[in-house]
Amino acid sequence: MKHRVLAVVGITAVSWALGFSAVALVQIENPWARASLKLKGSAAVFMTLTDISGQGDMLVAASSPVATTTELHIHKTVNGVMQMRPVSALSIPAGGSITLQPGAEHVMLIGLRIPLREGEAIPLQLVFTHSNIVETTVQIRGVGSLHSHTSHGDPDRGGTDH
Ligand SMILES: [Cu+2]
Repeated sequence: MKHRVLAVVGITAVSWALGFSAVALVQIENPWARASLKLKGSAAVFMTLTDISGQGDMLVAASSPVATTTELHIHKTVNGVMQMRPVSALSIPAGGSITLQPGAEHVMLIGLRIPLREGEAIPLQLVFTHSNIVETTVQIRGVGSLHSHTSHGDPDRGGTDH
């Protein structure tokens, strides 16, 4: 009995030392942010989170070395004006997914320490209730990026590339 407890503690310690959970229960797809050349500015990070454990999960915190503060935000329309609000968690339904996207939920990087340049990538750590800590890499896209894949008729990108 005692041996078993020690073994479990050992595995947990290794997981924490590596900085991520041994078993990912949430799939993170397509994390991206818009380029931001301003220092001390902020940037929103978008991605799709899918619960593969079948029990649901909650994103409860995030952090990145490129920002002094990282918050979880939602957008709400108040008297016809879109406003961002910090929330304590973003929940992922059991077996389902949520898409963090412009105008909806997102991870907010506040107080950027470096400019976010198109084509580069930044590390992001996500903390989930069940999956614990998951490391991911956020791709930086052009300033004009609005959606993860629609770009019809965008004059800056030469029109109809897809
Ligand atoms: Cu925000």
